[in-house]
Amino acid sequence: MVVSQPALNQFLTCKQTTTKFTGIPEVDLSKPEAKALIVKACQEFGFFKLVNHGVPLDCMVNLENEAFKFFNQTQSEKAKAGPPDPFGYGSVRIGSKGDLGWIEYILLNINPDIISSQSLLIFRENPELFRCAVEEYISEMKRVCYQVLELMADGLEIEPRDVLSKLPRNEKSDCCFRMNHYPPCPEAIAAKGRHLIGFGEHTDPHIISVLRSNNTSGLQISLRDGTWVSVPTDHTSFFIIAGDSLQVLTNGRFKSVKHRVLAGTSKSRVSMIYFAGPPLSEKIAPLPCLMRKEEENLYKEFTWSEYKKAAYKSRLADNRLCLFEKSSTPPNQLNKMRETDQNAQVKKVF
Ligand SMILES: O=C(O)CCC(=O)C(=O)O
Repeated sequence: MVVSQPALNQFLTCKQTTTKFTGIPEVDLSKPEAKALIVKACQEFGFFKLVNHGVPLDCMVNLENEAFKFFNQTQSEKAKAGPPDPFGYGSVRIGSKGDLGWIEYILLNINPDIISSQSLLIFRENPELFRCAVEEYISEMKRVCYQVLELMADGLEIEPRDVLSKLPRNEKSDCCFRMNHYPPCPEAIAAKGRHLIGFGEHTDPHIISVLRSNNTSGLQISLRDGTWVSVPTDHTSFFIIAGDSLQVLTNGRFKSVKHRVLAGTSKSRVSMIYFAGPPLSEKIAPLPCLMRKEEENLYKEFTWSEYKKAAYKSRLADNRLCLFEKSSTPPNQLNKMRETDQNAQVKKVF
Protein backbone atom coordinates (compact mmCIF):
# COMPACT_ATOMS: atom_id res chain seq x y z
CA MET A 1 0.00 0.00 0.00
CA VAL A 2 1.57 3.28 -1.04
CA VAL A 3 0.30 6.51 0.42
CA SER A 4 2.28 9.74 0.18
CA GLN A 5 2.89 11.89 3.24
CA PRO A 6 0.40 14.70 2.45
CA ALA A 7 -2.26 12.08 1.83
CA LEU A 8 -1.82 10.85 5.39
CA ASN A 9 -3.56 14.03 6.54
CA GLN A 10 -6.78 12.72 5.11
CA PHE A 11 -6.93 9.87 7.57
CA LEU A 12 -8.67 10.06 10.90
CA THR A 13 -6.47 9.78 13.96
CA CYS A 14 -7.15 9.23 17.61
CA LYS A 15 -5.19 9.78 20.82
CA GLN A 16 -2.75 7.10 21.86
CA THR A 17 -4.04 5.25 24.87
CA THR A 18 -2.06 3.22 27.32
CA THR A 19 -5.06 1.70 29.07
CA LYS A 20 -4.78 -2.08 29.20
CA PHE A 21 -8.20 -3.65 29.49
CA THR A 22 -8.39 -7.02 31.17
CA GLY A 23 -12.16 -7.33 31.32
CA ILE A 24 -12.98 -8.92 27.95
CA PRO A 25 -15.30 -11.82 28.78
CA GLU A 26 -13.98 -15.26 27.88
CA VAL A 27 -16.19 -18.18 26.91
CA ASP A 28 -14.84 -21.72 26.91
CA LEU A 29 -16.89 -23.53 24.29
CA SER A 30 -16.24 -26.89 25.91
CA LYS A 31 -17.72 -25.95 29.30
CA PRO A 32 -21.38 -26.30 30.35
CA GLU A 33 -21.45 -22.69 31.58
CA ALA A 34 -20.73 -21.42 28.02
CA LYS A 35 -24.38 -20.67 27.27
CA ALA A 36 -24.88 -18.47 30.35
CA LEU A 37 -21.56 -16.68 29.77
CA ILE A 38 -22.44 -15.97 26.13
CA VAL A 39 -25.70 -14.32 27.17
CA LYS A 40 -24.01 -12.28 29.91
CA ALA A 41 -21.21 -11.14 27.56
CA CYS A 42 -23.66 -10.16 24.83
CA GLN A 43 -25.74 -8.16 27.31
CA GLU A 44 -22.80 -6.36 28.87
CA PHE A 45 -20.33 -5.97 25.98
CA GLY A 46 -21.77 -7.36 22.73
CA PHE A 47 -18.36 -8.97 22.49
CA PHE A 48 -16.42 -11.90 23.88
CA LYS A 49 -13.40 -14.07 23.37
CA LEU A 50 -13.97 -17.70 22.43
CA VAL A 51 -11.52 -20.37 23.56
CA ASN A 52 -11.49 -24.15 23.20
CA HIS A 53 -13.37 -23.79 19.93
CA GLY A 54 -11.81 -26.82 18.27
CA VAL A 55 -10.44 -24.99 15.19
CA PRO A 56 -6.89 -26.23 14.54
CA LEU A 57 -4.25 -23.50 14.76
CA ASP A 58 -2.82 -24.81 11.46
CA CYS A 59 -6.00 -23.94 9.67
CA MET A 60 -5.80 -20.33 10.89
CA VAL A 61 -2.08 -19.95 10.26
CA ASN A 62 -2.35 -21.46 6.76
CA LEU A 63 -4.86 -18.88 5.73
CA GLU A 64 -2.96 -16.08 7.44
CA ASN A 65 0.15 -17.05 5.41
CA GLU A 66 -1.82 -17.14 2.18
CA ALA A 67 -3.32 -13.74 2.97
CA PHE A 68 0.17 -12.33 3.61
CA LYS A 69 1.35 -13.75 0.28
CA PHE A 70 -1.49 -11.97 -1.45
CA PHE A 71 -0.95 -8.65 0.35
CA ASN A 72 2.82 -8.80 -0.24
CA GLN A 73 2.34 -8.69 -4.02
CA THR A 74 2.92 -5.43 -5.87
CA GLN A 75 0.14 -2.87 -5.78
CA SER A 76 -0.51 -3.32 -9.50
CA GLU A 77 -0.90 -7.09 -9.10
CA LYS A 78 -3.34 -6.69 -6.22
CA ALA A 79 -5.26 -3.97 -8.01
CA LYS A 80 -6.19 -6.49 -10.71
CA ALA A 81 -8.62 -8.00 -8.19
CA GLY A 82 -10.25 -4.62 -7.50
CA PRO A 83 -11.82 -2.17 -7.09
CA PRO A 84 -14.32 -4.01 -4.88
CA ASP A 85 -17.81 -4.39 -6.38
CA PRO A 86 -18.15 -4.73 -3.23
CA PHE A 87 -16.31 -8.08 -3.47
CA GLY A 88 -12.67 -8.22 -4.39
CA TYR A 89 -9.57 -6.29 -3.36
CA GLY A 90 -9.83 -2.79 -1.94
CA SER A 91 -7.43 -0.38 -0.32
CA VAL A 92 -7.89 2.77 1.76
CA ARG A 93 -11.52 3.37 0.75
CA ILE A 94 -14.07 1.56 2.88
CA GLY A 95 -17.58 1.55 1.41
CA SER A 96 -18.83 4.17 -1.00
CA LYS A 97 -19.39 7.15 1.27
CA GLY A 98 -15.88 8.51 1.59
CA ASP A 99 -14.60 6.57 4.61
CA LEU A 100 -10.84 6.13 4.49
CA GLY A 101 -8.69 3.80 6.56
CA TRP A 102 -5.08 2.67 6.76
CA ILE A 103 -6.08 -0.69 5.40
CA GLU A 104 -6.19 -2.98 2.41
CA TYR A 105 -8.61 -5.86 2.28
CA ILE A 106 -10.18 -8.72 0.39
CA LEU A 107 -13.92 -9.21 0.62
CA LEU A 108 -15.41 -12.51 -0.51
CA ASN A 109 -18.99 -13.56 -0.94
CA ILE A 110 -19.25 -17.04 0.48
CA ASN A 111 -22.75 -18.06 -0.39
CA PRO A 112 -23.61 -20.03 -2.42
CA ASP A 113 -19.90 -20.38 -2.96
CA ILE A 114 -16.79 -18.26 -2.83
CA ILE A 115 -16.52 -17.68 -6.55
CA SER A 116 -17.40 -14.26 -7.88
CA SER A 117 -15.48 -12.73 -10.77
CA GLN A 118 -13.33 -10.63 -8.43
CA SER A 119 -12.68 -13.59 -6.13
CA LEU A 120 -11.38 -15.58 -9.07
CA LEU A 121 -8.81 -12.85 -9.65
CA ILE A 122 -7.72 -13.07 -6.02
CA PHE A 123 -7.13 -16.78 -6.29
CA ARG A 124 -5.50 -16.52 -9.71
CA GLU A 125 -1.87 -16.75 -8.61
CA ASN A 126 -2.04 -19.87 -6.48
CA PRO A 127 -5.59 -21.11 -6.82
CA GLU A 128 -5.23 -24.38 -4.97
CA LEU A 129 -3.42 -23.18 -1.88
CA PHE A 130 -5.27 -19.95 -1.23
CA ARG A 131 -8.68 -21.22 -2.19
CA CYS A 132 -8.35 -24.43 -0.18
CA ALA A 133 -7.16 -22.47 2.84
CA VAL A 134 -10.20 -20.17 2.56
CA GLU A 135 -12.63 -23.06 2.11
CA GLU A 136 -11.21 -25.01 5.02
CA TYR A 137 -11.33 -21.93 7.25
CA ILE A 138 -14.87 -21.00 6.23
CA SER A 139 -16.19 -24.44 6.98
CA GLU A 140 -14.72 -24.14 10.49
CA MET A 141 -16.26 -20.67 10.83
CA LYS A 142 -19.68 -22.01 9.95
CA ARG A 143 -19.39 -24.70 12.59
CA VAL A 144 -18.24 -22.25 15.28
CA CYS A 145 -20.90 -19.72 14.34
CA TYR A 146 -23.79 -22.23 14.47
CA GLN A 147 -22.52 -23.61 17.76
CA VAL A 148 -22.32 -20.14 19.32
CA LEU A 149 -25.80 -19.20 18.07
CA GLU A 150 -27.27 -22.46 19.39
CA LEU A 151 -25.69 -21.95 22.78
CA MET A 152 -27.03 -18.40 22.70
CA ALA A 153 -30.56 -19.75 22.17
CA ASP A 154 -30.03 -22.23 25.04
CA GLY A 155 -28.80 -19.42 27.27
CA LEU A 156 -31.80 -17.27 26.38
CA GLU A 157 -34.01 -20.30 27.08
CA ILE A 158 -35.74 -20.12 23.72
CA GLU A 159 -36.76 -22.89 21.38
CA PRO A 160 -36.12 -24.37 18.92
CA ARG A 161 -32.41 -24.08 19.58
CA ASP A 162 -31.72 -23.40 15.91
CA VAL A 163 -33.97 -20.33 15.94
CA LEU A 164 -30.89 -18.11 15.41
CA SER A 165 -28.46 -20.51 13.74
CA LYS A 166 -30.95 -21.40 10.99
CA LEU A 167 -30.59 -17.87 9.58
CA PRO A 168 -26.93 -18.10 8.46
CA ARG A 169 -27.38 -21.86 7.91
CA ASN A 170 -30.08 -21.24 5.29
CA GLU A 171 -28.85 -22.07 1.79
CA LYS A 172 -29.75 -18.54 0.68
CA SER A 173 -28.02 -16.86 3.61
CA ASP A 174 -26.02 -13.75 2.91
CA CYS A 175 -22.69 -14.33 4.64
CA CYS A 176 -19.34 -12.92 3.68
CA PHE A 177 -15.70 -13.11 4.62
CA ARG A 178 -13.13 -10.39 4.89
CA MET A 179 -9.36 -10.41 5.25
CA ASN A 180 -7.86 -7.11 6.37
CA HIS A 181 -4.24 -6.04 6.24
CA TYR A 182 -3.05 -3.02 8.23
CA PRO A 183 0.54 -2.25 7.25
CA PRO A 184 2.61 -0.53 9.93
CA CYS A 185 2.69 3.24 9.62
CA PRO A 186 5.49 4.71 11.79
CA GLU A 187 5.48 8.17 10.17
CA ALA A 188 1.92 9.00 11.12
CA ILE A 189 2.37 8.27 14.79
CA ALA A 190 5.74 9.93 15.13
CA ALA A 191 4.29 13.09 13.60
CA LYS A 192 1.60 13.88 16.10
CA GLY A 193 1.71 11.32 18.87
CA ARG A 194 -1.58 10.04 17.57
CA HIS A 195 -2.73 6.77 16.08
CA LEU A 196 -3.89 6.54 12.51
CA ILE A 197 -7.25 4.86 12.17
CA GLY A 198 -7.01 1.59 10.25
CA PHE A 199 -10.73 0.81 10.27
CA GLY A 200 -13.03 3.51 11.60
CA GLU A 201 -15.55 2.94 14.35
CA HIS A 202 -18.64 1.02 13.32
CA THR A 203 -21.02 -1.70 14.34
CA ASP A 204 -21.42 -4.77 12.13
CA PRO A 205 -24.84 -4.99 10.48
CA HIS A 206 -24.90 -8.81 10.51
CA ILE A 207 -26.03 -11.24 13.25
CA ILE A 208 -22.59 -12.09 14.56
CA SER A 209 -19.05 -11.78 13.25
CA VAL A 210 -16.26 -14.19 14.09
CA LEU A 211 -12.90 -12.43 14.14
CA ARG A 212 -9.39 -13.79 14.33
CA SER A 213 -6.15 -11.86 13.93
CA ASN A 214 -2.43 -12.46 14.04
CA ASN A 215 -0.62 -11.40 17.19
CA THR A 216 -0.70 -7.68 16.40
CA SER A 217 -2.81 -5.38 18.50
CA GLY A 218 -5.02 -2.60 17.16
CA LEU A 219 -8.58 -3.75 17.76
CA GLN A 220 -10.57 -1.62 20.20
CA ILE A 221 -14.15 -1.86 21.40
CA SER A 222 -16.32 0.82 22.91
CA LEU A 223 -17.71 0.02 26.35
CA ARG A 224 -21.29 0.98 27.20
CA ASP A 225 -20.08 4.24 28.76
CA GLY A 226 -18.33 5.18 25.51
CA THR A 227 -14.77 4.45 26.70
CA TRP A 228 -12.55 2.86 24.05
CA VAL A 229 -10.47 -0.06 25.28
CA SER A 230 -7.87 -2.16 23.50
CA VAL A 231 -8.54 -5.84 23.05
CA PRO A 232 -5.47 -7.90 24.01
CA THR A 233 -4.44 -10.04 21.04
CA ASP A 234 -4.66 -13.79 21.03
CA HIS A 235 -4.01 -15.49 17.71
CA THR A 236 -5.30 -18.83 18.98
CA SER A 237 -8.76 -17.52 19.92
CA PHE A 238 -11.71 -15.95 18.17
CA PHE A 239 -13.57 -12.81 19.10
CA ILE A 240 -17.32 -12.83 18.65
CA ILE A 241 -18.92 -9.50 17.76
CA ALA A 242 -22.66 -8.97 18.21
CA GLY A 243 -24.11 -7.24 15.15
CA ASP A 244 -27.09 -4.92 14.66
CA SER A 245 -29.31 -7.76 13.45
CA LEU A 246 -28.73 -9.66 16.70
CA GLN A 247 -29.69 -6.55 18.62
CA VAL A 248 -33.02 -6.46 16.77
CA LEU A 249 -33.63 -10.22 16.98
CA THR A 250 -33.26 -9.99 20.76
CA ASN A 251 -35.34 -6.79 20.97
CA GLY A 252 -32.39 -4.88 22.40
CA ARG A 253 -31.41 -7.43 25.08
CA PHE A 254 -28.07 -7.72 23.29
CA LYS A 255 -26.42 -4.63 21.88
CA SER A 256 -24.18 -4.51 18.85
CA VAL A 257 -20.72 -3.34 19.82
CA LYS A 258 -18.89 -0.39 18.28
CA HIS A 259 -15.36 -1.32 17.34
CA ARG A 260 -12.43 0.12 15.39
CA VAL A 261 -8.84 -0.72 14.51
CA LEU A 262 -5.80 1.52 15.01
CA ALA A 263 -2.85 1.14 12.67
CA GLY A 264 0.37 -0.01 14.32
CA THR A 265 3.84 1.46 14.18
CA SER A 266 5.99 -1.56 13.57
CA LYS A 267 4.03 -4.73 12.79
CA SER A 268 1.46 -5.66 10.16
CA ARG A 269 -1.91 -6.77 11.42
CA VAL A 270 -3.89 -9.33 9.46
CA SER A 271 -7.42 -10.11 10.55
CA MET A 272 -10.00 -12.50 9.12
CA ILE A 273 -13.68 -11.98 9.80
CA TYR A 274 -16.63 -14.20 8.99
CA PHE A 275 -19.90 -12.23 8.89
CA ALA A 276 -22.98 -14.36 9.52
CA GLY A 277 -26.05 -12.90 7.86
CA PRO A 278 -29.57 -14.13 7.10
CA PRO A 279 -31.09 -14.51 3.60
CA LEU A 280 -31.75 -11.15 1.90
CA SER A 281 -35.52 -11.56 2.06
CA GLU A 282 -35.53 -12.47 5.78
CA LYS A 283 -37.52 -10.17 8.07
CA ILE A 284 -35.34 -8.92 10.87
CA ALA A 285 -37.62 -8.64 13.87
CA PRO A 286 -37.57 -9.59 17.56
CA LEU A 287 -37.96 -13.34 17.93
CA PRO A 288 -41.55 -14.07 19.00
CA CYS A 289 -40.33 -16.89 21.28
CA LEU A 290 -38.26 -14.34 23.22
CA MET A 291 -40.87 -11.64 23.67
CA ARG A 292 -42.54 -11.44 27.04
CA LYS A 293 -46.27 -10.89 27.31
CA GLU A 294 -47.01 -7.31 26.31
CA GLU A 295 -43.36 -6.54 25.66
CA GLU A 296 -43.13 -3.73 23.18
CA ASN A 297 -41.32 -4.40 19.90
CA LEU A 298 -38.66 -1.67 19.70
CA TYR A 299 -38.15 -1.87 15.94
CA LYS A 300 -40.06 -1.29 12.74
CA GLU A 301 -40.42 -4.15 10.35
CA PHE A 302 -37.62 -4.49 7.79
CA THR A 303 -35.80 -7.10 5.78
CA TRP A 304 -32.07 -7.80 5.77
CA SER A 305 -31.95 -6.47 2.21
CA GLU A 306 -33.49 -3.16 3.35
CA TYR A 307 -31.04 -2.92 6.20
CA LYS A 308 -28.11 -3.49 3.90
CA LYS A 309 -29.33 -0.76 1.59
CA ALA A 310 -29.49 1.62 4.53
CA ALA A 311 -26.01 0.58 5.58
CA TYR A 312 -24.72 1.15 2.07
CA LYS A 313 -26.04 4.70 2.13
CA SER A 314 -24.51 5.60 5.46
CA ARG A 315 -21.04 6.43 6.72
CA LEU A 316 -19.16 3.82 8.70
CA ALA A 317 -19.73 5.51 12.06
CA ASP A 318 -23.41 6.31 11.55
CA ASN A 319 -25.99 4.72 13.79
CA ARG A 320 -28.04 3.06 11.07
CA LEU A 321 -30.20 1.13 13.46
CA CYS A 322 -31.86 4.29 14.73
CA LEU A 323 -33.60 4.60 11.35
CA PHE A 324 -35.46 1.44 12.26
CA GLU A 325 -36.19 2.17 15.90
CA LYS A 326 -39.82 2.85 16.61
CA SER A 327 -39.01 5.69 18.95
CA SER A 328 -36.63 7.63 16.74
CA THR A 329 -37.58 7.60 13.06
CA PRO A 330 -40.38 9.66 11.60
CA PRO A 331 -42.38 6.94 9.76
CA ASN A 332 -42.21 8.75 6.42
CA GLN A 333 -38.40 8.70 6.43
CA LEU A 334 -38.37 4.91 6.33
CA ASN A 335 -41.10 4.82 3.70
CA LYS A 336 -39.20 7.32 1.61
CA MET A 337 -36.10 5.16 1.79
CA ARG A 338 -38.13 2.14 0.67
CA GLU A 339 -39.67 4.07 -2.24
CA THR A 340 -36.31 5.34 -3.45
CA ASP A 341 -34.96 1.85 -3.41
CA GLN A 342 -37.84 0.10 -5.04
CA ASN A 343 -36.17 -0.27 -8.39
CA ALA A 344 -32.62 0.11 -7.30
CA GLN A 345 -30.26 -2.79 -7.47
CA VAL A 346 -29.35 -4.22 -4.08
CA LYS A 347 -25.85 -3.04 -3.31
CA LYS A 348 -23.94 -5.17 -0.90
CA VAL A 349 -21.77 -3.70 1.79
CA PHE A 350 -19.12 -5.22 4.03
O1 LIG B 1 -9.53 -5.95 11.49
C1 LIG B 1 -10.12 -6.07 12.54
O2 LIG B 1 -9.62 -6.53 13.55
C2 LIG B 1 -11.59 -5.66 12.61
C3 LIG B 1 -12.11 -5.25 11.27
C4 LIG B 1 -13.56 -4.99 11.23
O3 LIG B 1 -14.14 -4.53 12.17
C5 LIG B 1 -14.30 -5.30 10.00
O4 LIG B 1 -13.70 -5.78 9.01
O5 LIG B 1 -15.55 -5.08 9.98
